[in-house]
Amino acid sequence: MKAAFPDIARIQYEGPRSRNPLAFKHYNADEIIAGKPMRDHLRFAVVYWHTFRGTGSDPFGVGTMQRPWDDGSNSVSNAQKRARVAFEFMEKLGAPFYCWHDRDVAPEGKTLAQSNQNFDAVARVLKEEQQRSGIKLLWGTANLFSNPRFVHGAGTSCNADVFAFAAAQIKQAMEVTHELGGAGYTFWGGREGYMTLLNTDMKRELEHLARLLHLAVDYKKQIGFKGQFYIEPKPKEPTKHQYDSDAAACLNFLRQYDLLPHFKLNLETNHATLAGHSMQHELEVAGAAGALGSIDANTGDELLGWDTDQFPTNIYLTTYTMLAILKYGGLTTGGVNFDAKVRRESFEPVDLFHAHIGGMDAFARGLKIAVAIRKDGRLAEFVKQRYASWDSGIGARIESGKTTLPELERYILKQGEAAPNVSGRQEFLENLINEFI
Ligand code: XUL
Ligand code: CO
Repeated sequence: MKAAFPDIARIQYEGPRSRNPLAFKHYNADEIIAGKPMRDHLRFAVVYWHTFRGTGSDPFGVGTMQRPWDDGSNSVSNAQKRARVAFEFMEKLGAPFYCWHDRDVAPEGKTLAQSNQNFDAVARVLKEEQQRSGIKLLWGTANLFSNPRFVHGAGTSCNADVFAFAAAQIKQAMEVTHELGGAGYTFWGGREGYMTLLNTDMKRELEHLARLLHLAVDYKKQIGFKGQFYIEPKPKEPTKHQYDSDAAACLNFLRQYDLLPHFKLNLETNHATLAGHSMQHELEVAGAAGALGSIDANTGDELLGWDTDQFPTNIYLTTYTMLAILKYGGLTTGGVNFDAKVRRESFEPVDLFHAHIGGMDAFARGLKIAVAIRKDGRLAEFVKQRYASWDSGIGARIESGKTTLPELERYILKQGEAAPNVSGRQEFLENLINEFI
């Protein structure tokens, strides 16, 4: 097959002084940072949907993307050709992982049987290309939101047949993920939410969603798939309220329905923003619950209230993200997945390279800065000291669960007043972070 990016060679690390837009300035895959290569810390993944299926269309205009390798048809052979182009791109970029939805990689047929056949035919090419290139599948997922049948949701649809269809789609997407050696499988709640409560039985919908996930857990065991299951929180869009609205809501849902042992969270930056949180907040909520799995790395626009899915370039964002990831032990099954799209105005194929190189460099800098902050130790020491009153005396008794309300009353009556508070030193800490940026 003719190269899709004939003028672009494998992207090399050239260091911070390089002025080559097609080189890494900070991401040096083999460089050892805090005991392991950057490649293994960051586990970068390219998303199939935005990068190879994104057209650039928006509610006001049609697609703009120039993708000369794509004949625009919905044929299996076009999908197979596109898969080979995807691997050429990922190889030249040096991305070790990728992610897909079933319907990104293969065209949907008129019946489920036809769709399954199409998916299998493209999956054969994906497997061949994975073996040839060594690029691995970070996670697969099923698209349960684009087809009009999912207008009322999938697992939460009022139509039981639609639930069954969704289950069938998940079954095959899991099988293909397993066949391709996927490290994980993600559930993002597409249209699992509501547009109006007037027509919605929320309790029943939530129970159905839990039922669907339990069926997936059972099937995972049945086929021997060992990858990690993830839930991806998002508060709104496409529905007015998505049930998986944020990390805390997901954890509560998973706990309530006995699903927590089987899932971790896949956190997406722009979804955190839409939920009125920072990514740092979402990472802490998940990390504290032992459920920090993977991230969809992108960014929103502070002035726009929708999911703009932009490539991350903000070094504070990547620093805080990597600080949290390192704090909770680093990425194991998960990765830094660029669930991001080039702008509609950035329509040339080379823009795909600029976008990913920028995101990878921004995360490489975030990683290096976070490692330096951790090595310096002042930030962690400050937090440790801030809670020192819990390490002995009455604090230790409270933490160990040995105390009672009467004992605490006696303690304070004896003291007369609580020990004086000390400053939170926010500005000092912000300045400390800036020393490293
Ligand atoms: C939607 C979104 C999805 C999931 C996978 O906002 O992030 O692309 O990552 O379904
Ligand atoms: Co996402």
